[in-house]
Amino acid sequence: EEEDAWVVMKTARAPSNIAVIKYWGKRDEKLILPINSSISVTLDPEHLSATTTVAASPAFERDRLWLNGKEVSVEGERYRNCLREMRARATDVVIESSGKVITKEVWSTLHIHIASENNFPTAAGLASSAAGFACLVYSLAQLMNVKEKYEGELTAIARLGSGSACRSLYGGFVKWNMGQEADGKDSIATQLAEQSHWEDLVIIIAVVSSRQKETSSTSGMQESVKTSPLLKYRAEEMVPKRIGQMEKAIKSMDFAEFARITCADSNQFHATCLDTSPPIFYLNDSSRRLIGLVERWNRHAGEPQVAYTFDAGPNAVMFAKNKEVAVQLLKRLLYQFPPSAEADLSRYVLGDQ
Ligand code: 2P0
Repeated sequence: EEEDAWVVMKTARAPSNIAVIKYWGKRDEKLILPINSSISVTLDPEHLSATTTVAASPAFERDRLWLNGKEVSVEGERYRNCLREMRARATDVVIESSGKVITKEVWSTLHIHIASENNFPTAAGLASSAAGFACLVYSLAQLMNVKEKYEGELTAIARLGSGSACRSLYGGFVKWNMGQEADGKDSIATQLAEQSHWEDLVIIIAVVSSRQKETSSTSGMQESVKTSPLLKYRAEEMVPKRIGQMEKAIKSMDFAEFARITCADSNQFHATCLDTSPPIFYLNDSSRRLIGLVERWNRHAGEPQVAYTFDAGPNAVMFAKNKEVAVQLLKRLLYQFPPSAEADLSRYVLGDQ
């Protein structure tokens, strides 16, 4: 009984990320290898993040998982793959209170309990799986004392959970290199720049709808790969060029270029969704009105002030050139999408009343 009395536990938090060059389409479904590289900005963990606690004890009889307080199956391939890869890399951990050592051999016999919570709506197209799997891998690395053998090794494991999750292990501006190897070893994320590199940039998220999206990213991109000729052109001809241009724009903090590429890439991603058969619609009328508002503003200003991007859902992520522009943007949003008298302004959802 004494033997079974211990439990080790770690808690970690990981933010969501928003792609400015989108990932859409896999060349390997099992290993989650993409057909193009992508670039993202990691968000502030205060607003959009997952918090995960992982625990291990000889008293646990099986692996178990709770998402937002509700138990769900951990038997899915994506969870199993992450857990297997992390167990295989576990090293000695000393339990402080007893001095007992959990060796690699012991780790291979231990079951894990996982509890994860999001501080934002799940599956509304705000990259909840990205934060979730990044957080799972990071918290397991802390629990099991996993050290990377090469830089980005943990990002490759998070990728097995959800492609975009590999980008959430770093803050700031992050690139997911598509890689070339068949085993996915080189399909890893690297940091391009710290968040503090571009301090003027302000990110504003307009929640247009907190409803669940109709087409999941995973199945949506499968359909696009199968049926969209535009997607092939995008992945092979457009994205490689844009990746280089975007890296340069971030490095030199060239907002006009950053905004141009960000908006163009979001629009091309949604064009490939429309080019899919049957077509996939992620944007709604509010999303399109927001695009119009920003486009008109940028044209009148003579150079881009705000950039917009939309993932697999109608919610907008906008980048303002600086704080003054951000204040202007909020004013314009409130004018164009006035809250109703009953609206709860602390969680005001544009056009979803
Ligand atoms: C992105 N999205 O780059 C793109 C833009 C959505 C639109 O990554 O199947 O949830 O788990 O690898 O990572 C969403 O795809 O899909 C996504 P899986 P994931 O952020």
